[in-house]
Amino acid sequence: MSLETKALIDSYKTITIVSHIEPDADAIGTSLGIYSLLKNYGKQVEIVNYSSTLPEHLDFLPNFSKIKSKMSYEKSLIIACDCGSLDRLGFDFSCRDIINIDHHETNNLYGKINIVNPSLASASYVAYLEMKKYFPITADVATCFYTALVSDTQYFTTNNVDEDLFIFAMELIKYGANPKKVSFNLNSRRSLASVRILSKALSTLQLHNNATIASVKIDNNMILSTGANMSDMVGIVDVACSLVTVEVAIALIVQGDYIKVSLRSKHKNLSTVAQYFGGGGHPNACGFSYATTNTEELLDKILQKLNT
Ligand SMILES: [Mn+2]
Repeated sequence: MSLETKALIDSYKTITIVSHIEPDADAIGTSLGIYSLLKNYGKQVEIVNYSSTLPEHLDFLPNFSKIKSKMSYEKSLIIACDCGSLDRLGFDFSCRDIINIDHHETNNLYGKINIVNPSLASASYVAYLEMKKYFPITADVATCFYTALVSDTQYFTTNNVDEDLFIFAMELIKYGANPKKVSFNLNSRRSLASVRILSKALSTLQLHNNATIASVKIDNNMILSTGANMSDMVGIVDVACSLVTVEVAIALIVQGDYIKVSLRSKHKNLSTVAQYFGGGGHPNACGFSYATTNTEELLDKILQKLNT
């Protein structure tokens, strides 16, 4: 973490900013913040995400409409945001210089420069500490970074919230982030499909291990009948995990030939469980995709792994 980052940025004519597939608000906010910052600096920048559907309620973020699902630059520097592994970026970045800006404990340091700090609550916090050394923070940048922060900390309620984090939030507000506007957009613009799929998912709720583990299952019919997309289903596992007796919650979502599994816990570190099944993430929030369509069988495997 030195002038190295700035020198690499200066040495490239074009820059491609990218975040993980099925992006959340931290992925989108961090990448849009860096996009603004480098645009202001006068660089030629593009912003891409491999997923064709993005969380629409984030359209209030400056430059949201600039996010494309295809890359135009062929020899650009890659800046990857909030992404623990190369395959989660979706694009083929072999032979490209990558600056890897992230906070996942499971990050496998795939960049030429790796700015990875798992003790920080959001990727935007990592980006801010690095970028503010070289570039001015504008209101647009602050709005994007602040949105990323409140989303990844679930409004300052996660384990990694500390005194310094509030200083970071305060600085962003001073730079022009508007907390009221951000929370309105994050909380009061839910899609109907997300409520409908939540209701269907909760009707499948099962409790295991003395009601300390909760599971919900979402099949293809539920998705088709509600019109829900991936970002409509993001918070469902958190609802299951909020039950008083529950320590671990599991959501299984059938996606074609795969089942996408989200894991949440109140205290237990689940990273090793996610990694065992080929995934990754944070200790209390992680997941994986598994090649099967049999939810029962996969749930049994996960429960077994949790009990070892
Ligand atoms: Mn994040």
